[in-house]
Amino acid sequence: MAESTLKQVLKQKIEAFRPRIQKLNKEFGEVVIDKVNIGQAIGGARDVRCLVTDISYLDPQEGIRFRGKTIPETFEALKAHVVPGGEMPTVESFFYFLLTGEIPTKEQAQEVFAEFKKREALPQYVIDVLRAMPRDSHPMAMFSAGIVTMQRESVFAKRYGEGNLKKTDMWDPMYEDAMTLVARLPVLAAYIYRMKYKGDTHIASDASLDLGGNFAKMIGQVKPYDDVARMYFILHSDHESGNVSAHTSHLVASALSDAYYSYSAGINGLAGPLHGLANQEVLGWIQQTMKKLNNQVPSKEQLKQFLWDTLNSGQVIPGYGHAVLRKTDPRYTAQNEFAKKHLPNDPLFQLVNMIYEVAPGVLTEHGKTKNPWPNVDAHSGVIQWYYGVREWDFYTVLFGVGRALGVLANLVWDRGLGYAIERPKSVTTEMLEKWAHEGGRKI
Ligand code: AMX
Repeated sequence: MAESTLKQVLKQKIEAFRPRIQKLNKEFGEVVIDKVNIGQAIGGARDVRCLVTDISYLDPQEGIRFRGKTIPETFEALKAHVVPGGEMPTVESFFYFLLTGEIPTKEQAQEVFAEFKKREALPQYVIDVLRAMPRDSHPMAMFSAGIVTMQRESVFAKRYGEGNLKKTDMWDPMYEDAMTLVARLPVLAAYIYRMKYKGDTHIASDASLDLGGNFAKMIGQVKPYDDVARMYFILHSDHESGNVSAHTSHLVASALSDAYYSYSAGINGLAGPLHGLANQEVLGWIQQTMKKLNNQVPSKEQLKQFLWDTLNSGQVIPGYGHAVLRKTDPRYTAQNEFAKKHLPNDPLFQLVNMIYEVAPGVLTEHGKTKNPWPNVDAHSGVIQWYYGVREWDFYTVLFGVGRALGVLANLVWDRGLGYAIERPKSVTTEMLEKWAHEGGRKI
């Protein structure tokens, strides 16, 4: 395959960046940047600084920045890539930006579009595997299976197997796999959607449409859903490296497993209710609430009672709280602004806004969570529902198509910068008790 401009730009950037990592590692490897306490060892390594990425950074107060830009700044910077008649930039231009940190020219974005088109066809053997699965399998199980089934095509695995792949060249076949996966995931997701929920009728990919527009078409949606798809994929793309889906993928790839093994593993993590599945749970919770009131929007008092009922039954309020964020998630805000414009009178949207008014107070009074504010998942299902994508259990697949952009961009850079195999150290409970008694581990 002829080298694309994106690949050449990446090569240059990776090679220019690599000495920075080498210098830090060699000359400053002993410099201490964090310490770990017993609560962090038991409590999921919260806030332990031991991952490195330059693709996004999550500030607890401000929320996510992609390549140094907030969400509004990112959309503004990519404004030249908004699809005519729409509001959102193409996923192609955004992916170029995530990978390189540069805003692509029209030609560069067009090249990414062309590369995706060349790679997007879903092999028949993947379709055969999906069709062999029981039709009531969760779509995330199908999505993960579809990804890992394609592993036989991994360029990385093939080149590694040839036995002469230099460490500094490993990013190149990882890039090849990443491009193929990003191109195919919307097609895979759409196939699962139509097979499971739309009577097994399928809509062919359209060679003229960008990734978001094509996905909308393949699932049977019309405008402005194409913009919803673009917005979703971009907003869900990256949330630095410590979240379960990104970290799982990074961990698996650190063993030099290829992108197919790594991202399929990440998808399995995304399928958990404390992570990506929360968007499906949110809608279930909202619908349940409305059902109890014969589909009437509840009063604030009634809503307060429902929130307490949920908490008192030992469940979490889905879509609220976050391991890092301590304010309203700007990904929630971006969706809220879109909804204000496009579905202001939708009763579910109004309920989402009412929950926003009531839930933080209830959660604060409940006194457990460190963050009573909504995360991305508190909003995403409602917009999908409004546009007729009403199969809740599919929502996490949409998250997975988007998350691939960030995860795979990171895997390319992980290989480019030669990050090591991950291997944190375990201790025993007895050791913790001893150190607790002694006031800390003697180093
Ligand atoms: N409702 C009720 N209780 C909550 C809560 C919520 N929304 N969020 C946190 N808590 C509870 C925790 O369960 C924990 O209780 P425990 O001490 O009995 O175990 C306590 O508050 C402290 O938790 P925390 O430090 O504030 O959060 P965390 O870092 O441990 O967990 C998260 C973060 C997201 C798993 C948690 O807030 C949660 O379960 N939220 C609801 C599910 C959700 O929306 N997940 C999606 C997150 C975004 C994403 O990944 N897609």
